[in-house]
Amino acid sequence: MYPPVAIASALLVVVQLGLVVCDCSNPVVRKEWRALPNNEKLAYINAVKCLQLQPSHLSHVYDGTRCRFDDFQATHISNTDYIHWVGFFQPVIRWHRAFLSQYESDLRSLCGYEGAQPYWDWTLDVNTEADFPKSPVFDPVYGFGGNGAYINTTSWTNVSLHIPGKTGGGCISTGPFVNMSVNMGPGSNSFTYNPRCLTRDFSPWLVTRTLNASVVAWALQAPDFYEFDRRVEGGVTLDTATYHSGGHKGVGGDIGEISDLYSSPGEPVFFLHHANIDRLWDLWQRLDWPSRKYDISGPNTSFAYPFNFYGDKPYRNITLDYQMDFQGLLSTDNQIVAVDDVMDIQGGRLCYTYA
Ligand SMILES: *[C@@H]1O[C@H](CO)[C@@H](O)[C@H](O)[C@H]1NC(C)=O
Ligand SMILES: *[C@@H]1O[C@H](CO)[C@@H](O)[C@H](O)[C@H]1NC(C)=O
Ligand SMILES: *[C@@H]1O[C@H](CO)[C@@H](O)[C@H](O)[C@H]1NC(C)=O
Ligand SMILES: *[C@@H]1O[C@H](CO)[C@@H](O)[C@H](O)[C@H]1NC(C)=O
Ligand SMILES: *[C@@H]1O[C@H](CO)[C@@H](O)[C@H](O)[C@H]1NC(C)=O
Ligand SMILES: *[C@@H]1O[C@H](CO)[C@@H](O)[C@H](O)[C@H]1NC(C)=O
Ligand SMILES: [Cu+2]
Repeated sequence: MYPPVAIASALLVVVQLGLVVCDCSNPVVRKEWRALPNNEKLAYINAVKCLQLQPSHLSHVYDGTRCRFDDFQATHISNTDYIHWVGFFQPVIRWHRAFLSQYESDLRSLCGYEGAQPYWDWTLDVNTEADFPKSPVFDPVYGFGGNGAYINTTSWTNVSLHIPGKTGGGCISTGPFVNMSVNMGPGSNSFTYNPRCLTRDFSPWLVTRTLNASVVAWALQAPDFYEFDRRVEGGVTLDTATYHSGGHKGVGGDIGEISDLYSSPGEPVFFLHHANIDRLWDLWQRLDWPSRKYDISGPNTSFAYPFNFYGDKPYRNITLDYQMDFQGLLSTDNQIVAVDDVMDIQGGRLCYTYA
């Protein structure tokens, strides 16, 4: 028998490492933003601001990081070409699942946050175009602030995809992140320190078409993971965009930070959007847990079939033993996470649930 104190402190150590022993009897409960009481909203916001004041662990790898928050942006930039439109997107949702879990763990262990990572169920904010900017997520006090000022980009040639119905583009001017500094990006291989304001560029037009309840219901009807993943990631054009890109391009429009495929985690709302994507994957799995717990597939290379929008590429389908390398972001010695380790949010290294 081990003395209870030793067991308790051993447990504490593993929990701080973001790991959980096989047993997950007390999962943290991730809630929808508007379901949090105001004091819990403020606790989360303050923890994110605190993460923006903690030292970077990866400044020896990326020149542009100035704080722990930036480590997530840098790691995302570094991995973007490998984690989108590939079989482990869901691990993007799968990769993003482990990414988010580390973020949640840092808020708790580095910043004394006692809650869980909240999510944003955008279906509640898109009944009409006018509803969207009024989302509690964009509240100036108990949220992340609102849109940026309008910038007309119609004649700009450096915009990768012009978003219809865009209404912003400038720096946000309200809320707790009005003075935050986005330190890297935009675009690929952009690890140089490039401090700038946080920009948003809402497209209420796009969100009513990509983030509504029927889009979600259609994704959840997918018979297997392969099809589910296709429905969540969607295509690269506006008429094939679904809820993953709808959240990015609906908040970020043409030129807002979260629209940047690479540097989007510079936007704090990124983590609420991806938590909802993760929640929906878990929800889809639990509609038929025995057959979906281990259902995984999709190309090992981005933009290979069925995401071969730019032509065919050699690929193979990923499997449970496929390994994702987090390159120093994780607070564990081992930076390699197998897909198998993140299939169950209450097993392996994960221990949380969604309310
Ligand atoms: C944006 O600029 C274009 C010309 O470049 C103009 O045709 C259009 O009306 C402007 N849009 C708005 C909303 O001001
Ligand atoms: C894109 O082009 C516009 C207008 O030419 C310019 O104002 C803007 O700074 C450019 N943006 C980037 C990221 O290069
Ligand atoms: C942002 O900075 C300005 C100028 O320093 C300051 O007056 C304001 O209180 C700051 N706002 C927030 C939310 O930190
Ligand atoms: C939801 O989005 C789908 C796909 O864009 C669209 O066909 C449908 O009309 C939308 N539903 C509502 C109620 O807006
Ligand atoms: C994906 O699989 C293809 C075909 O087996 C292989 O050529 C390629 O190197 C793999 N890519 C990665 C990133 O593992
Ligand atoms: C990958 O899996 C899909 C769905 O099961 C299948 O259609 C496709 O042929 C597979 N690709 C390869 C290279 O095995
Ligand atoms: Cu994303």
